[in-house]
Amino acid sequence: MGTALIYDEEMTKYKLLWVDPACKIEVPERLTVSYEALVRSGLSDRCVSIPPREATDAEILLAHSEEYLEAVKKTPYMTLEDLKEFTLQYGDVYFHPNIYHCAKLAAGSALQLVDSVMTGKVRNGIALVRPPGHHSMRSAANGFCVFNNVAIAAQYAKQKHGVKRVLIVDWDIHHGQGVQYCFEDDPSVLYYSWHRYEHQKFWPNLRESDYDSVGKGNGAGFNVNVPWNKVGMENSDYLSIFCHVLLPVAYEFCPDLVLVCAGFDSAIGDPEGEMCATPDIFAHLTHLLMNLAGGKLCAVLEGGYNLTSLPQSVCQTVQTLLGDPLPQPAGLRSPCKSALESLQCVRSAHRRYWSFLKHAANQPSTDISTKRIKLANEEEGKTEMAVEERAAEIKEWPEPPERPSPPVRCASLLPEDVACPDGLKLFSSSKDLHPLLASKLQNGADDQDALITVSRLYAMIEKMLTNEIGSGLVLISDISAAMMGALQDLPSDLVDRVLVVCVGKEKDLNYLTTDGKMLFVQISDEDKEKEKNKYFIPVSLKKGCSDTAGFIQAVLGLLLPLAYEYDPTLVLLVRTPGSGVDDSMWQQLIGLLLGFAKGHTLVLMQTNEKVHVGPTASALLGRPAPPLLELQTLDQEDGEALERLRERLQTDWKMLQTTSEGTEETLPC
Ligand code: Q6P
Ligand code: ZN
Repeated sequence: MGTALIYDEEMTKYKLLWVDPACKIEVPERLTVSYEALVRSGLSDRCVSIPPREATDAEILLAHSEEYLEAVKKTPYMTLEDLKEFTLQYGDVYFHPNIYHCAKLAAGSALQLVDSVMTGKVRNGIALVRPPGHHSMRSAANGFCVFNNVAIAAQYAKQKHGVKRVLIVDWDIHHGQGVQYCFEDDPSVLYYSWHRYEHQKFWPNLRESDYDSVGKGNGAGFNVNVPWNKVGMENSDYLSIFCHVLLPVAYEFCPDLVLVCAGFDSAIGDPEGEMCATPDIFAHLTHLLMNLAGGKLCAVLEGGYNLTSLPQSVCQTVQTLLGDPLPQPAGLRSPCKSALESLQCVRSAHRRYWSFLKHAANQPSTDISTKRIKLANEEEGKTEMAVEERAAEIKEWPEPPERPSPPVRCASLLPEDVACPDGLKLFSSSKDLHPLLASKLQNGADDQDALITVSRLYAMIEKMLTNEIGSGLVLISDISAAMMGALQDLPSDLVDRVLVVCVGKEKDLNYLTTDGKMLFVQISDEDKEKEKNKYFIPVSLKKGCSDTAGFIQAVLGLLLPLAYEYDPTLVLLVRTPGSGVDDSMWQQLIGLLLGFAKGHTLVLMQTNEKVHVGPTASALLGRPAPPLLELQTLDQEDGEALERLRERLQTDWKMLQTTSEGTEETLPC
């Protein structure tokens, strides 16, 4: 099950033929530099290459009117003067004698991608296309777009493949109003977009791009707009929106297919976006979507105008689709005040539609949508100008880090009567006691067996930290003893920061430290309110881990943001016996945790949980988790308790903030 790559040089064969400052950034090189970067890095060779095809009239009509299609059909025969005039009726777009052909290929590429993913030929894929699509409307070209590639693909997936629910994630920095209009009243397609907005001062300057456009009629709740009212947004702002808005809604929506309007003008250096998120952020955005819809994800290129950051971002996305370890999301700052304002507004606008957002706070007391009216405010105008200049100034940023795959993707330490699952490699270490444990032996440790287990765990961890091993699976007879042994003085020269995620009850945790070397998050039905400190976070659910709604809420809204901020060098995932977590939830959790510590997640399970070895191994190998069925609505009390916990922890953990009150303005990158 591979990754599809759709590209054809033909789509570079049209360009702007006259002077138009608004359109001069949309150049054929956007595509060539992206593709060449994939070739040079060896990524294209690892993909399944699939040719585009032309979309048929009937397919184009899935999202456009006959009059519009007929009009575009005439453009190949127009003179330059005719083309100029034809162009004038639309906004920020240009026509060329060959653009109709390319537009049919661009839409057809999206359809080829949907076919390849839906028939199981590949797991996921990306289509590098021009012209882009998300601005084009039923009867109008707009914003460099001729046909709405992704909207057509969504309709096609429903019609041809019987897909019931499509999630469209538009991470381009412009609002894909064309996609919004197409699906506004359609509850089977959830459209999510974040976009530079600046209180309607930024193109396309539409009132309906604001957070309060939530969809219409039956489609109410299925249109999610996140307006960015300032430029200079950073990685933490993007991740915060994913954790606190998009993912809760997406998991509750439970799509059968994910389409991404993959515009990379939301990356640093882009002249349109003027944002400060680095290209490696797209590795995380992609990864966070890869466990939805059983991994069925199709990315279709939209914008991206900086010819350095665009190819870097494309490579980060493709490398993630291929399953390589994620780059460490290092040095996240607190989300900025303006981002939190937007976050708070969107959550509040959507809480009536999604049980996962039900406990969201009210929108800020000064409604940000009314700010639009008082934009003349001089003071504000000034600060905004300064921020803009800083963001526009950025010409350089470090290259995204290498992401080498370890020789052993997943190693296992299993009792003799458990067969090693396919794809895992049995871990063998020397019989000698790990040097770090030798002193213990001299001190006459009582339990030799436990000591040996811990010794082998240390050996495995060492191999993870040198990247000889990716993830690990360990089955042991006494999980409490092993955990205590391994953690109670996990030598700090071995690991800087361990994130311990404990699923289920664990009796004795008095070996936990408060020095920050370890962050311990436990999800169970035990109430340990009193024992908490910054680094010990007990999450209590009435029905423990058997309640999928509560569990997923805790994972998305608490664990993920905490993990991003903590930035562990190792993740230890412990499954205590009788935790009650079901296999698909467990696999989702593993899949999400693999996004941290460069994929170094070590799973500990008790020997008598053999039946879960298969699903665990599959998730550790990076295979997509099956979608969560039977998502109950979130229990009222659990929801409130989680919200209280989040609120209490947000003073220590800035990624847990979901409101802007009490936050200070910060200067952008
Ligand atoms: C930008 C038009 C805005 C001028 C304001 C799929 C990709 C895109 C297109 C952006 C059009 N000019 N400075 O379209 O969203 O990046
Ligand atoms: Zn764009």
